[in-house]
Amino acid sequence: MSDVSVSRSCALIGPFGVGKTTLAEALLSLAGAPPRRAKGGRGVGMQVLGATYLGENWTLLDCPGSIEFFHETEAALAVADFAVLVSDPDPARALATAPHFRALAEAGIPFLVFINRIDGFTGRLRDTLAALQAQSTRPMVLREVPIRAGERITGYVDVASERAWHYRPGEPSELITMPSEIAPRKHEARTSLLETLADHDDVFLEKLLEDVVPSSAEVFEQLRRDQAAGIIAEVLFGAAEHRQGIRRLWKALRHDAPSPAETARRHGIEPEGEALAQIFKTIHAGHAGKLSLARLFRGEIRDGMTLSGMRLGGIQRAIGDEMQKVTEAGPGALVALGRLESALTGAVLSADGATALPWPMPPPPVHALAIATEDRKDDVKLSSALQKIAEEDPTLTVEHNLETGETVLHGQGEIHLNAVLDRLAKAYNLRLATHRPQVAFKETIRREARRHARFKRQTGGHGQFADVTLEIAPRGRGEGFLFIDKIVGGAIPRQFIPAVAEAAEATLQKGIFGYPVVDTAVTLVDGGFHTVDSSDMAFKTATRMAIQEALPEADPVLLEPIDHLAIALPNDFTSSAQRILSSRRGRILGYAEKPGWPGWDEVEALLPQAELHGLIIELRSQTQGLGTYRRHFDHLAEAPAGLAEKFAASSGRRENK
Ligand SMILES: Nc1nc2c(ncn2[C@@H]2O[C@H](COP(=O)(O)OP(=O)(O)O)[C@@H](O)[C@H]2O)c(=O)[nH]1
Ligand SMILES: [Mg+2]
Repeated sequence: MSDVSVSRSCALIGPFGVGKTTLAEALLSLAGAPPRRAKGGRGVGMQVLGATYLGENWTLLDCPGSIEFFHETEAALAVADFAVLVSDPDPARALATAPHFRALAEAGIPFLVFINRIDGFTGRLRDTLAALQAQSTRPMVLREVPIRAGERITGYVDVASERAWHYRPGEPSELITMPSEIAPRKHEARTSLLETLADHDDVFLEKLLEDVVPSSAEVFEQLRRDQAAGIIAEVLFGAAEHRQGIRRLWKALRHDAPSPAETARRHGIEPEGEALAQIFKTIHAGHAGKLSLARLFRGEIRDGMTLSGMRLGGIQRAIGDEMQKVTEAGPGALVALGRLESALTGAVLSADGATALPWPMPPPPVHALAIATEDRKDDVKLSSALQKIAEEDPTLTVEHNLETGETVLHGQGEIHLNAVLDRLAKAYNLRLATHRPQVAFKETIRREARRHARFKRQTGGHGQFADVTLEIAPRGRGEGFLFIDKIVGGAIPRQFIPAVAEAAEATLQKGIFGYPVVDTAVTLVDGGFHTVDSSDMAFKTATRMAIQEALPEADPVLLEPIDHLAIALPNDFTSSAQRILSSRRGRILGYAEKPGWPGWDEVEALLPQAELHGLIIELRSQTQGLGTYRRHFDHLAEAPAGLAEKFAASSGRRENK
């Protein structure tokens, strides 16, 4: 199969459960694509679907709705020509679209809004529109006015063409004469549409002011121009489940979505020239090996061609929900490229290999889980599997914590990390135990203590001897370890002093609670030696004895790491965030409006790391799933007495790594 014709792509985005996947199926089925085979069971990422509608090639990117996979939406918006934001008609649920509208604005991509599930909706679409408009700065215009029988929506008037349609189950809508009772509502919607168009075009405005009625062709043309340029967003409605409003949506895509050349220009790419593509997703597909999904911003690609120093072997395109081999592809195509071993998501493929394009940063991790193989023989397999999964999924980070000795997965939430574990189990056959990550506690001392220790052993021939007097003293937070040598007059020969310093530091790696002792000075005050029996080993042993005896007398205390958190959430929920933080020993530093996020606050707080686990779950449950945070380590603080006792009790079992 060969296909170098132009094609366009559209991302279907929106909150979980609004009907994106159903809508993708409805669009595909109207375009006569083969029915989907693997319903549901295709993993959690975006689905790439191919369709040909009225002779034009389209790729639809059905994005996951869960906030935990939101980066897939950002990736789709970075490469698609156009987006459809799918929303529920209930105005109370409009808040859930806030992250999606923000991502659309950040990507600068033209989009329209499809209000789905109108079959069960009896409210006013104007209220839905107002609630959605509150989430976005892009002016939205109602393109359709509902026709109702009683409370139910049975059809619509297209405000641009001024024609009325009646829904028919399982069949295309029927063109009907305009119901007379709809005239005032239609007039109102049309006026508002024309006014919005006039806001962005002086010629159009002049006509309106002079009471010249613009022709349908003029309205369509202006609408297309503003819509394709991303100046306005049309609002359509329908019911994907009942195939209502799908043809109208296809037509809007066909007429109003920008061309690949317009998309290239939007990205600052000259549309004429050699092939230029960007990888938007990486998949390790078992036997098929690595697949790089890429968008062709301009030019054509062919099997066997070299881009960025890599040979293209095996180009595939989505036909329905199947990937099929093609020998070439043209501008705007979304293709899967086989075995580009060194190419990462976000990379640009070009003839010179020197072009770069911006790529959205993955969101910071908000949930962590420690994992361990049940069979240690699987450790190597685990690390290679994790490397592949992390390459596919930039929102996952794998940490090998040197202090706790744990392998910790950091991701976007429970659903996300469960999906990773599921993948490890099913695709890599790994049996894993999981637990809450340990906190990297430290300890320190609060007063000075001095100890003398003598190590003496007489065994047959050569004996061992060392004598030290050491003082341990607290230092300021963050000042670290310091060794001070106060030996005078050769009480200990110089050559043994480094051994004392080394042993002092090593012994402090495990204090009385079992954690590293930090911010401590050790002073070697005095000592003694034996000309034959003294050795580095003997001095190390004596040093260890002295420090271990001095520590309990130096008023030791457990230190816990405290993080700085910046929590972003709709300001209706600011007080619940404050409650959550207080219940977790958090200290609120302040809150303010989040710049550039209308209606959102940012709460800054200090929170002990020991209280972090599960925070995102609680936060989301209190904020309609929208709250999120960034964190970074801030400082170590003395842990409250209860915590010290709890961890002191278990310190005996803690191995020093
Ligand atoms: N009543 C009604 N239900 C719908 C409609 N579209 C989708 N659904 C149902 O809503 C649920 C979620 O749909 P889905 O397409 O998986 O949502 P997604 O999470 O946005 O992909 C499914 O049970 C669909 O059958 C619609 O137009 N009307
Ligand atoms: Mg879906």
